[in-house]
Amino acid sequence: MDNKAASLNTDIDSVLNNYDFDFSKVEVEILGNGHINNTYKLMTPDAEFVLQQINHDVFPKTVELSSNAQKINLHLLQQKNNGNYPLSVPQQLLTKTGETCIKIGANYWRLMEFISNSYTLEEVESPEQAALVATAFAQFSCALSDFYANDIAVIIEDFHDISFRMRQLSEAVANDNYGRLAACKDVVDFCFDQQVFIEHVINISKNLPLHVTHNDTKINNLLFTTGDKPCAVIDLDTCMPGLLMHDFGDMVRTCCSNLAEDDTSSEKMVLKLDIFEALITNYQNTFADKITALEKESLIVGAKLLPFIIGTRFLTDHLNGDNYFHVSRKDHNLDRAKSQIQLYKLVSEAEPELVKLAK
Ligand code: ADP
Ligand code: GN1
Ligand code: MG
Repeated sequence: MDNKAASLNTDIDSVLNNYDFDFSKVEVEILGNGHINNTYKLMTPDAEFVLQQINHDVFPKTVELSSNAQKINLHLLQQKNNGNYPLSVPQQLLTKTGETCIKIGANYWRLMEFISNSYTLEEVESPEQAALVATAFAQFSCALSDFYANDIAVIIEDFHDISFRMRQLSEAVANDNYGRLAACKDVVDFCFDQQVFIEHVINISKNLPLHVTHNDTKINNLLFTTGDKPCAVIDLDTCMPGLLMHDFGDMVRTCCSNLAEDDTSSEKMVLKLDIFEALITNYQNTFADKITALEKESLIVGAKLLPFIIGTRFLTDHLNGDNYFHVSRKDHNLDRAKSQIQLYKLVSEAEPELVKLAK
């Protein structure tokens, strides 16, 4: 065992000592491939758990984050008990002193119920599957529609605010601390050339109602279970007051391309229109009269915005030396940025067709 693994095991032991459960026989394995937190599966003879080390740099409001998740889970559970929410609600476990998370050294950790026999997808395979995805995320938002938004803390200020993200990109370009600008100047220029679209986003956003949204509805934040049915929405870290178009847009971003988020062969990217149709039809139908006409119109804006905004965030992180998103190869964030910008171009070109499919 190397030093890093040994110190991880010591930390995990210290974390588990704070919970009222027999962890004397526990096996640990790495879980999932999120870009921010470190997630582990814990297996004991009696039960399985998810243990998560929350990225404190990305989430400085760590205690508020787990407290938000607790409030949201309780609300969803109530909705479920009243027959208004069909999915499972994996709970966070409380420590012996009743806390939702625990600090060990400089790091924050939390423990959650593991949903057995569950799996996540990295790619949507059929319109039928896309219909299930859109319905599940819409059920999640509908169940939270009567949740008082001011009851939860804003975890990352201006998370999907395009003006803020463009300012961050401008700063990264001005600093060019890692001398990476010259090699990606064309991508940067393309982003700054999208001013007309950016203005449109700013204007429509002013007139849209706030909901408690998930804000990270990428496909691998939905658990599926036996029978290939969605069983739980997970990764509630960014649940905050937001706009429905953001959640819809992130579904489109992660379901409608034939390529992975970091694929380097952007010229081979195609937009899966049948998947888009299934997403928008089922998303709107599940909301029924809980979505306004302007919100419906905004969904296609969201479908363009999310690839664009996530693309600019990857580009900013590339220029800043990769200190936000986990990377596993050279220029990983630049590859992600190029692929997301390509997706933004494809969605924009297909807009007239998408509008017809949304009817
Ligand atoms: P990240 O913020 O790093 O994306 P997630 O909360 O999405 O972390 O968890 C990472 C992965 O762990 C998920 O994609 C999923 O595979 C698995 N996972 C998370 N929570 C659960 C759970 N309650 N039950 C089963 N698997 C889970
Ligand atoms: C991050 O943690 P993960 O992988 O679910 C990011 C999202 C991005 C996504 C891109 C807190 O999500 O905003 O859309 O990567 N989360 C945060 O894949 O920044
Ligand atoms: Mg995740």
